[in-house]
Amino acid sequence: MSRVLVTGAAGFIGSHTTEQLLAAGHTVCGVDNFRTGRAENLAPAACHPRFTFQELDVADAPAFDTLAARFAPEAIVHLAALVSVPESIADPALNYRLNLHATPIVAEAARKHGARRIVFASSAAVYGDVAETPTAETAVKNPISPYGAAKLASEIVLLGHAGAFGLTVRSQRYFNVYGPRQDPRSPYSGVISIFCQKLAAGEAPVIFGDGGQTRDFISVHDVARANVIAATRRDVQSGPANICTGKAASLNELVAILRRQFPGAPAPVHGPARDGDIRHSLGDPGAAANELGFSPRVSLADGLAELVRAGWG
Ligand code: UD2
Repeated sequence: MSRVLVTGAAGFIGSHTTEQLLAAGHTVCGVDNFRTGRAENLAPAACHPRFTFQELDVADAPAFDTLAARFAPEAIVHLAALVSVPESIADPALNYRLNLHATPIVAEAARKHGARRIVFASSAAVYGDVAETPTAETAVKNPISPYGAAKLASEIVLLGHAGAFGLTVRSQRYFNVYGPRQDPRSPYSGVISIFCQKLAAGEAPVIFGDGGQTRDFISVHDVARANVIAATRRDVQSGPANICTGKAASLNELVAILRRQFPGAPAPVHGPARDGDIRHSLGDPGAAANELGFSPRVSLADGLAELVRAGWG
């Protein structure tokens, strides 16, 4: 069993990852600054005997170093981040502070205090608007946002520590993650949480553009399981992996599936296409299967049904 430090533990992906680590028998120290994370997300973990929590900002290097020295993790799962492409365009400086400046702080804490591996929340955004789909990890990286650039730069920072100091670094390139606890309240929220909130309120969801754009939607339960494997499987080597399903769904298909969960809900309306929107995003899940032994288990229909039952927020 491992000692795992999880940054962004009160967030959407962080809280699910924390719960799955605890359920698998590991000891977890969670960290969050509550910029977007919420204490209630940690309610199921809070009273677990193998869970501790500290409120801090990972970009505060002395505080993070002190915590890492005290907890002495074997692995750090670094999920604390600004999580939105449009928000990174609205505030590039904040994006670089949270999504890039914090990365060498985590890498240094791992090196100095004996952690053997780092799992990093990277993103499909490192690829930008790619020509080939499904996109493999070897595809050209052409980020088209400060968010994608910071994620790619962070991967490279971590590779330097892997090469020089023998750390194992797994960069998890998440595609479109959805599930319980994804906050629907911000304009930067994921489309599924926004659509659930609208449909539940009896309002029409707004599809930006013709709805023919496609995404590779993956359940947060699968994403958390991929994080647990990457953090704790001892035979895993350094490298990037798409965390995706390899299945594309259009926005029109997504709304059709969701409307079945909300009988009587209004039909969607179409608005202008969103600036900078990628048309098609679809990952090749092969590397995650080969290198991590990870394959997603939750279908989009099942994941959406579970999300609606859970109350999506
Ligand atoms: C997702 C990730 C982002 C990054 C990126 C990588 C989320 C929230 N964002 O961005 O972090 O990893 O993938 O490529 O998961 N849409 C509507 N109506 C709405 C809201 C959105 O039609 O009310 C459309 C939007 O124009 C886009 C699609 O839904 O075509 C998905 O949008 P998103 O913001 O959920 O995620 P995306 O793919 O921009």
